[in-house]
Amino acid sequence: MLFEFEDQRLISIAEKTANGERLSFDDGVVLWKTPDLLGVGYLANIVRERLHGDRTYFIHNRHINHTNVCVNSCQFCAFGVKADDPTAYTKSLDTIFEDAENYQGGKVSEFHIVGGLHPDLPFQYYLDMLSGLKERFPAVHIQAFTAVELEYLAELAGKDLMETICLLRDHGLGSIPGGGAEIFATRVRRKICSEKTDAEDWLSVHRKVHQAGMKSNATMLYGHLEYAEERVDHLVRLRELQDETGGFLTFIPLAFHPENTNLSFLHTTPGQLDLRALAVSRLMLDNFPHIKAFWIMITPKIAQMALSYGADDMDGTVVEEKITHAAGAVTDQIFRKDTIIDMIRESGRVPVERDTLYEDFNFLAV
Ligand code: V47
Repeated sequence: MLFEFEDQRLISIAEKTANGERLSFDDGVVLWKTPDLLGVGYLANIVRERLHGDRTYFIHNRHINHTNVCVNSCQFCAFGVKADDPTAYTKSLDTIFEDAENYQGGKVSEFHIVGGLHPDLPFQYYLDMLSGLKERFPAVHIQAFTAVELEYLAELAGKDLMETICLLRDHGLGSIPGGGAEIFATRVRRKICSEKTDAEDWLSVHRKVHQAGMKSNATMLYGHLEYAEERVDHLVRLRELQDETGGFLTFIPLAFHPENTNLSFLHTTPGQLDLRALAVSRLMLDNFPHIKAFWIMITPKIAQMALSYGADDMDGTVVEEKITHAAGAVTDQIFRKDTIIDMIRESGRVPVERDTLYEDFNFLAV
């Protein structure tokens, strides 16, 4: 029996999806606003299964948040503090190397490193962090420093951005995570992160990263002050850059967590919005290979559902996650590999362990 859409506007979107045609800005707005969430999920699942079948990727990784000291004061952030705050911390390089070792003896395939914009750490700290990790764990891929951090590091180093990116790459940086994008719309950025890298600069850092031969991810923070049209604008701008460079691997919608932030009057995102965010992203970002359900932010149960709403990736073991936990996340910070494998199998999908660049796979039978 054919799927029956509750919202007839989804029929023309379904035809485009079936023919592999690109969806328009207006289609995107319909997808965010229609009450027919099941219809949106159904379409996203068709694309997900066309690209990946039942395969669901995860990675054996370890996140490290080296400092929470930050010169910016973003309204949505509960993690960043000033240097004189009693909760301020900055890990020494030795502590970072110990942290890297203390989960599975460092036998992971990726270190994922992001932190605040520290006012006093020298550029050499970042270079030594990369080369020190590479020396100790040569097989581990380092995915580190958001576009916002990269722009700040270039300023700190007094070098041009491309030179900074190449220097970091030559010290062991393998790829760039997707953070710092928030929402591109200037109206919202002025309210929630006025001091931060603007949208054009965020995109231009990623363009340069791709030109330097590295891959990167992209994110969108949703569930705060943004309108549906602004979410579509964000996705379309990412899609345009991907057309140009092909350097993005994965898109991760990030569910806003309001606790302990200056936006604490807002509610946490409903599960329906989390599922819709993944489904709309899958449909609009036709040139992104992967859509990730970050279980830390949306909970393991929603992440399992998400595997039928467009997502094909679950991130990984994680181990340390301070950014959303500072903002009230109730999830664990670590899932052993077996737990992730079980979660994927319980959802009726096939777990596939991957490396950062999706070049090396271990298919785990159901
Ligand atoms: O840049 C900050 C966001 C990001 C909050 O690339 C918040 O694979 C929700 O980017 N509520 C860091 N989100 C995390 C991130 C990420 C996570 C997992 C995988 C990847 C990847 C990237 O978290 C920040 C910011 O956009 N953030 N505060 C908050 N209260």
